[in-house]
Amino acid sequence: MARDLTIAVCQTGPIQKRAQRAETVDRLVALLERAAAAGAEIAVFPELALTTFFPRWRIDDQAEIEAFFEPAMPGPQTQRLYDAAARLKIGFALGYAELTRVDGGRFNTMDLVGHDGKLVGRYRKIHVPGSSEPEPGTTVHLERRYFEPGNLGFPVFVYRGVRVGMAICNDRRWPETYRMLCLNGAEIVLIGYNTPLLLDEAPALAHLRMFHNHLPMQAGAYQNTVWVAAAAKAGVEDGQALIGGSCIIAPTGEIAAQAISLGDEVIVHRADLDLIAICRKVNFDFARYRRPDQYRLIADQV
Ligand code: ING
Repeated sequence: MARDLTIAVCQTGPIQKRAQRAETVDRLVALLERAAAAGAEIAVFPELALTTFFPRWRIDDQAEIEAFFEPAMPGPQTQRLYDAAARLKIGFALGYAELTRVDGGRFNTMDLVGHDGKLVGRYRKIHVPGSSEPEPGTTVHLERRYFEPGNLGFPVFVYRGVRVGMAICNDRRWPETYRMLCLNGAEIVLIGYNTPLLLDEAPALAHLRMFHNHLPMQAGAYQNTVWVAAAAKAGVEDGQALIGGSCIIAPTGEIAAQAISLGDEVIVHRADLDLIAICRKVNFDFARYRRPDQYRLIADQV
């Protein structure tokens, strides 16, 4: 029996700092409705999909900072999105700024929500880039001012019988993200990102932003025989340009679908999960090639 899952990537255009949470949630509900109407069974939204990418600023006022965070998910403003999932029978992965009530921890988080509107699993961004203070000559990127590194590892969850992992933005650039998720059994990796177009710290590399967006995700998909679906928050937010390039990538490494705008856009692809086994016949069959004793021996000799 062929196994497949129809995936939607719900790219959003810019979310301005002045945007009310309610209007942003309206946009996300509309995107989820378009995804469901296109036959998708699961959707992925960008990183920090409820707010502007606020780590572009150095903010001191704690109340102003906490206004970007969600102390509970779903909360009064976001319950409508969870209700829409149940109404439309489509799950989603949503990136947002998490404030943990238990110990006041602050994480760059992505939740996987089932097609009943209930939480399936949570991932907290491990590769938190940037700094806590602006650094001269660099694109201001203060995620380390606002977020701790994730403390949940690389978990994999079962959604409609499919093993799903999640990753957030800079995580997608690191090969271990895909390898850990796939050693944990992932068949699909859902990613959200907010990536600045400009790279003040390395102008010589600025022309490579889209290449360095797709390259690691295509390599990760190919070298771990996994489906990758990645949603950008794109366009110009309060003067800062963010790249688009949302895409769905097959375990072959091919881009199966790609966004063509910098606005709210839905792309959909039926992911053939049997393609994973076909690719593993060619290469990357972990059980066949990964001999822990052999690796350990080499390490001992180094
Ligand atoms: N954004 C960037 C990304 O990895 C970054 C971080 C910024 C990397 C600038 C390099 C240069 O796409 C997030 N949100 O991780």
